[in-house]
Amino acid sequence: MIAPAFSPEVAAARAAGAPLVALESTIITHGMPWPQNLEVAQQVEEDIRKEGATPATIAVIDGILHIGLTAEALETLARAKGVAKLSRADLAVCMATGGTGSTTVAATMIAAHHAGIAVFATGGIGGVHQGAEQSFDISADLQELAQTPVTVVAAGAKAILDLSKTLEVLETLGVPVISFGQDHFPAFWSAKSPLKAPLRLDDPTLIAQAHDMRRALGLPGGQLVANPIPASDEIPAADLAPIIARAQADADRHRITGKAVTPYLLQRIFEETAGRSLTANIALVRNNARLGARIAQALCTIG
Ligand code: PSU
Ligand code: MN
Repeated sequence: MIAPAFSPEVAAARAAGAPLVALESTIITHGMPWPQNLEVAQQVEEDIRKEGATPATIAVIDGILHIGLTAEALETLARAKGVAKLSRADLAVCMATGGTGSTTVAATMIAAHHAGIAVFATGGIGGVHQGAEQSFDISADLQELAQTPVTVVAAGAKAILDLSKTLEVLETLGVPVISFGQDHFPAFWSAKSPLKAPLRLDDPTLIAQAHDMRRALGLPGGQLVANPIPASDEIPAADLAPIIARAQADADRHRITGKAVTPYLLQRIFEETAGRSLTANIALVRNNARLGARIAQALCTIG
């Protein structure tokens, strides 16, 4: 297998057997606008350090798979325009051709597992899109959760997706969906969706033990930890519903397809909420990073 390039900070943590938390980079290049994308990327890394773990932001730069980015590399990526969005299907081609790309949840899981990192924190995962019965648009993130043993901490999935179909597909694929500290599945900007999550755990140590138990049983695949946005930062679902509906209608009208769909919808929602969605998005990513660090630490203690 190709040896990835570890940042000095990540290399030191690996040598010391210290807890690591992987971070994706599509949220930086396609999920948030400049300059907040860089501020958030830096802040999230700092949140993980404060909890006693080491952040490892993942991206492909000039064909090299980077596990951990230096401050300069992070800024270059955040400023870059037209960066490729890499999922499972694109990762190897990008590396073979010397390209540069940011990693989605699926590609970040592959890279994290390759580098021996068991925990990954992000904002929201991709899922089953509204109208998927026509478009067949189901994110590769769901298949990845079924086959790559990484615990992913996210605030559920955005209401741009069909949440109940997303939960159904995860159940079919045998992916544990564990709500943290509440019964309901979170809805990204809102702490609760109307749907109950299939599983609930209230303690990061139990989440780490469940991860370890899957490994002991030889089960492939990871876990989805659905961590609700803190109540003080949430946006009521009713405020967002008409905005999401308009964004979806625009995407359909402009015939946006494939991997362009999610970035298009996110961009439209940021514009239409005049930054309100971004403030909530930042709060929930930071909240997920902190929980990810606590799970990574617990896993280190067990293993
Ligand atoms: N959801 C968000 N913000 C994001 C993404 C999803 O709230 O930035 C990104 C993640 O990288 C995720 C990807 O893995 O979009 C899913 O894209 P697609 O639907 O094309 O699989
Ligand atoms: Mn898609």
